[in-house]
Amino acid sequence: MCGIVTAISTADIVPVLLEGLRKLEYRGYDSAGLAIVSNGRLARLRAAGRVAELAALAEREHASARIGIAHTRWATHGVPSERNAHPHISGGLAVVHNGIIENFEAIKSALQARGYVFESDTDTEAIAHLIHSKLAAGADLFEAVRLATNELHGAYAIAVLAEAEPERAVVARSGAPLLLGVGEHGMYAASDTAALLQVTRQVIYLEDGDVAELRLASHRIVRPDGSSVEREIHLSSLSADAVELGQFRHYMQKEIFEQPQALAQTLEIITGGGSVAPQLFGARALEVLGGVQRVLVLACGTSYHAGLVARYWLESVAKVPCSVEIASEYRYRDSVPDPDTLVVVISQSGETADTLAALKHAIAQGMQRTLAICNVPESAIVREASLRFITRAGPEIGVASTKAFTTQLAALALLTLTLAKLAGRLPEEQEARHLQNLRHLPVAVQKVLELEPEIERWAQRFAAKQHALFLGRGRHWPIAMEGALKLKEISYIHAEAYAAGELKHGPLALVDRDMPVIAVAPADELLEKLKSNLQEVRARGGELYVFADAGSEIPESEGVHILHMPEHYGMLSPVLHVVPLQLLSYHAALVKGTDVDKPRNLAKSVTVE
Ligand code: HGA
Repeated sequence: MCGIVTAISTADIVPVLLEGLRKLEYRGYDSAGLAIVSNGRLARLRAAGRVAELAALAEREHASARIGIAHTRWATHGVPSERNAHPHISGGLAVVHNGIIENFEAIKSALQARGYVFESDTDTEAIAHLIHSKLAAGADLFEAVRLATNELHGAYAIAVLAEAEPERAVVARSGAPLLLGVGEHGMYAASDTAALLQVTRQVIYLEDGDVAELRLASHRIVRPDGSSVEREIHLSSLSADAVELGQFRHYMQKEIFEQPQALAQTLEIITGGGSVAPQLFGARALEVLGGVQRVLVLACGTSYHAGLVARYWLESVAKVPCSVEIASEYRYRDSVPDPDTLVVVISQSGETADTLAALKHAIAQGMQRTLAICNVPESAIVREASLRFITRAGPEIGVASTKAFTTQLAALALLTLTLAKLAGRLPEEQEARHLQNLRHLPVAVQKVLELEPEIERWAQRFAAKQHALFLGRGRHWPIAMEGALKLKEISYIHAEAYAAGELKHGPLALVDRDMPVIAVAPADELLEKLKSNLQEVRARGGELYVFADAGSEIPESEGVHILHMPEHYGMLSPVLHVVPLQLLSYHAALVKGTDVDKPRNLAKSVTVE
């Protein structure tokens, strides 16, 4: 969600800032801006649109400098507009900010009383004036930022530049991601590594509360009390290719097609062995997982749907009671803490503010057994949890999550087997069979991807519709929910998902010939029940689009379109069945001409509450 790039170098940094922002575009944003100090003067450029517009503006203005800060904004306080776009300025000082300052109104009133005039509706501008007030009181830039951040409540990653001190930039973070890049020709900072691969692979992950100074050939980090701290330099293994589009039209399409490889990488850990080892989840796995009586999954959006699938697996295979809760609800309700519950948090980015807060809330309540399932190793959620499983999906750029979801399911399947084994409920031959199915998963997904041309034809018909209903039963109900979410997110077609048995209790009233009904219908124990539900739809004139599989035996007829998935896949069938729903949404969005990778109003890693 929005992004920051900062650079100080011996060469012109404007191209670096703009390229960095392009690499952060996937996080979602509505406006962009930058500030540089050039020939001793602070200059600011802002565009209430895409980074391309900012780049055109920079070219028209012949912007060039050795130091600068840049930003993509996803508005939280004040409408998206040039006036509210970052950087915000106070005197000769410019600030960019990701996050939300919860006490900005109090800070603003105090500063207004001292004569500061606010030009935007953002919370960020309060940071700019607050830092300025510290400078005016005699602090230098580094100290002023440290003192100001001590007064901020909420989440922030900031970068600050001052006309009077053109030899350094200062950055700080708490609750929003920010890392430093140590380059050959300068020092950099950004919201994620992808923005910096153009100049360096050497990165330093800042911790909450860190304030860092970037100079041409050095950096310094202090804690909120001013004490110095050293942070390790990591060599990023992220490849530049991983964030290139290559032959694909969109990142979402690329990521859908990367799923076999993403699953293979995630499951590489079990390719050699004939059994699951708890240590897959971290060094303390035996101590944390041993004696677990229940599982509580906390997540948001697509990750929440992964948790809902896992509930079926955990209760049927491991016989461990499981509840799944939306992270933003859990953190604000009174719940009954249970120290023997394993709290599983799921997040692609590992920075999802609601999920991180829910995890902290669970820990504060005495729930010490925690596991993070994330796609980003050094993320805040991974650092907070006692166990971690890193999905190896590679960077996910498209806002609508695809490969992160299927690899989360792979991780949750491994968790299910591990807990079943620890509880003595996984006979050896069953374990071997499950592992074999998991290893075969990449190939099975590959075969599903071959159905794309047929799904594309379905999507042509869909794109003209205003609404759609998704149906599933059992462990495929969450897959129907995920299918509806994908369609909403990128094609803006209103879609709802129901457990098919619920149809007659209300939503059947919506069914007519203008309401396509998509059914996830593998040949499982609930198929016959589902078939009856489909008859109910057909009898009301609803047009059915059915994703069946080998053995489903649903005949094609007038108003009933069937697509057969290549094979039936038992417990892991949800992993296969979500893939055609991803493709359906993608192609419906293409027909509608929406911005597939950056759907309106949405952002990638949701680092604000
Ligand atoms: N609160 C600031 C920054 C927004 C942000 O971080 N979005 O992700 C604003 O509204 O400008």
